[in-house]
Amino acid sequence: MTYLAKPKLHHPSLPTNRLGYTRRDYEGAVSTLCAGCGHDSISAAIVQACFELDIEPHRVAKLSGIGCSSKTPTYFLGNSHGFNSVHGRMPSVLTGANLANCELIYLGVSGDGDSASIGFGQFAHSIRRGVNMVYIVENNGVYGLTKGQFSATADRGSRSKRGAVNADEPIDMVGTALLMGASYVARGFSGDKAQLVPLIKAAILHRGSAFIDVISPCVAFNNHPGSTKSYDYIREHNEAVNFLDVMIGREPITAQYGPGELREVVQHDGSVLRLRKLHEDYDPGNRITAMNFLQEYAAKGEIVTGLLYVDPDPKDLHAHLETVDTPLNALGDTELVPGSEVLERINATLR
Ligand SMILES: Cc1ncc(C[n+]2csc(CCOP(=O)(O)OP(=O)(O)O)c2C)c(N)n1
Ligand code: SF4
Ligand SMILES: [Mg+2]
Repeated sequence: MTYLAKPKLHHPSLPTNRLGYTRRDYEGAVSTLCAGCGHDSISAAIVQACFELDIEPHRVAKLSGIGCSSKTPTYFLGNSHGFNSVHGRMPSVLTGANLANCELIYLGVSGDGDSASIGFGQFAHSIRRGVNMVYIVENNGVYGLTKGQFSATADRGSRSKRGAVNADEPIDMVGTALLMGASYVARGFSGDKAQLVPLIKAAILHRGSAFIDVISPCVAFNNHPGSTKSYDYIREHNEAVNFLDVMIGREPITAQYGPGELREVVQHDGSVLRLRKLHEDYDPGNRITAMNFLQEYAAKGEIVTGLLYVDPDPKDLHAHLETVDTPLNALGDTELVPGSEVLERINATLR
């Protein structure tokens, strides 16, 4: 047995959502990760987001690669579809599943090793194709599962637990996602659930490639002085540009805001992203200025978090390919095998 099932019993007065489910109905097996691992907090944030959005668990497909981070789908959404793929190959498996059935919510969970090294090409291409998904990288700057080697997101000059200094330039996953054309880009911190839950909720509602880089300290191999992915370092250098509230439909604004402090973004499905601005000069609607801002702050050693970029009306892979509305896996022989006459007509247009 590779996992421990959680007991089904729960307190009778646990709050329920509109579907009558409790938060427990969105949990998975008991985690076998190290106590204090940031990845467990991300799983808890995913559970909270799905509970609050009243999502039917069978509408979610969770996919991952290999790593401690990629093990986590076992620990949340135990009633959803799941596929633990090969190291770095989650994006292509997710793309295939999404093409076959466009009606599910696709949640790709990966690590910085899984996505910034062996799976870097897969990550980049799934983003540039606009696959409708939530792609979460649980970023700890190391290969946790294989005992703490530097990953490609480790900062130059940062120290490993054994004192080795990383000599290589880091890959910025957020910068890459922006460059590749992601239509929703955010960065969160596993130690800030209040910020992370709405970022995940808005990403789930977004109909396009949504990418979230979550800094997630590895307490076993990368939480010491000299690490730039430790809890202490992130708390000291976290530069949040906004705070997000997600509204399903338009609800009245009750809190008091000063001029210019609030920005609303209405997404394709009518959901409203209400952003409390913490940085007057930060505009999440402009990809180019977002990229410059991120670079400027990275050069100062600051880690910018929040909703960094959103295109409220994106086109996803199915829109690009002009597929039919019916999921392809629901089509019958009549639609899939139109016959030799139709084939002849198609071939004639290619001659
Ligand atoms: C093809 C292949 N190469 C190498 C490995 C060994 N391996 C397993 S997990 C891993 C890195 C995981 O790092 P990351 O994705 O950052 O996950 P973390 O454990 O840090 O959450 C590596 C190199 C493998 N399983 N398969
Ligand atoms: S080794 Fe690191 S990443 Fe893996 S479970 Fe332990 S703390 Fe988490
Ligand atoms: Mg890692």
